[in-house]
Amino acid sequence: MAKKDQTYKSALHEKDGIEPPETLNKNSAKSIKFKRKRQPSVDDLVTGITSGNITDLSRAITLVESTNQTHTDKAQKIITSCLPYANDSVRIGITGVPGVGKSTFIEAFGSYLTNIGKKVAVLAVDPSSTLSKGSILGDKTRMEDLVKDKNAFIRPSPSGNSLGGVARKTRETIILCEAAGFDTIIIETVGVGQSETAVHSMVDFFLLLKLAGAGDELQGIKRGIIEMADAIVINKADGDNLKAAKSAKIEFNRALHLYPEKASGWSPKVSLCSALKQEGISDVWELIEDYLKTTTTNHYFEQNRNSQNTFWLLQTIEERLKSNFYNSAMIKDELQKQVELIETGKTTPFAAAEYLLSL
Ligand SMILES: Nc1nc2c(ncn2[C@@H]2O[C@H](COP(=O)(O)OP(=O)(O)OP(=O)(O)O)[C@@H](O)[C@H]2O)c(=O)[nH]1
Ligand SMILES: [Mg+2]
Repeated sequence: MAKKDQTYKSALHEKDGIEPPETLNKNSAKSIKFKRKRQPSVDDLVTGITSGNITDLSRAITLVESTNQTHTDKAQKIITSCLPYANDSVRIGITGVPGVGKSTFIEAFGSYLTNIGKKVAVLAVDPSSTLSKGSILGDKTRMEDLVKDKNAFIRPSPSGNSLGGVARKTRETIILCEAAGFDTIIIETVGVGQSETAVHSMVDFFLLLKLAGAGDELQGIKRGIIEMADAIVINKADGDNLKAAKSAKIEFNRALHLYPEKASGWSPKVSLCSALKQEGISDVWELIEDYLKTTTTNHYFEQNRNSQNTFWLLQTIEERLKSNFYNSAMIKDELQKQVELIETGKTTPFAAAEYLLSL
């Protein structure tokens, strides 16, 4: 009796359920399966995307993000067909440490942009998001208005364990978004680690969000990030923070003068904003417009996109070569043997490498 009670208390206990009624056609499940809507073809999706259909855009991005070879082959065909419709956009990278206000800023900035008639896509590069399923997704509450805005499209970071893989997917997604008519692409990344370098190499304008510190504004920022930034925007310039933000602006401006001139011919600017109060948002856009004017006039904009393409070409080749090499069963086998030979002093690492590469 006691045992029986125990079984009933178990959270794992499942009731047997009820038998389906006799009248139910046993083949119905099968026929439902046959009636499932056929998958849209490459042409269907391209037509959908280029006419601005968001469902088709999302479907194509899912193909890009898939690890299934058939899906990625299909994705490549879609991207190729979309290319003639792509490129006509401004790509803006936004980085900053956790809590600086990236999501709040993107909500305010994105809404400002759609209000002045832009179509905004928000993507993310966040290789650490494999576990959290993408920071933007969890953030959608911080982007309440933008999520509902029909001129905005928000897509969380693709999952993946290599930054290269995640970045490639984001680059391909940019092309699809552009083909769908999005003229402003915002790419967010948390400013910790290598991801900001990857984002920098896929955008036209790189924005660093900062907080005013207590007199030590320049501490804790990696020199490399400052060098990449086209603008430093000091967020949370409101309330008690405003004074500190103003002095941080002076300090950053002074510091930026110490850096060598950029190939773009643009000198990075410092600006203040309150994403929460939606203040200083239009200044950021004006700054970007100025940048675009400068870099289209001196042709840097176009040159930069070309060199980014070359960079990604080489990067892709490198990744593919590496994965083809290490995934080959023969290499796995031979590599192990060579490691043993090195350990017993029968060969050197260099001779072993030569041998493995010649296979
Ligand atoms: N006072 C003030 N608070 C702000 C401002 N912008 C953002 N915050 C607050 O700062 C906190 C963090 O903002 P988020 O937008 O989530 O920051 P985030 O950079 O996206 O953070 P992660 O997603 O964790 O990287 C929230 O509580 C915001 O309400 C601002 O301009 N002023
Ligand atoms: Mg966020």
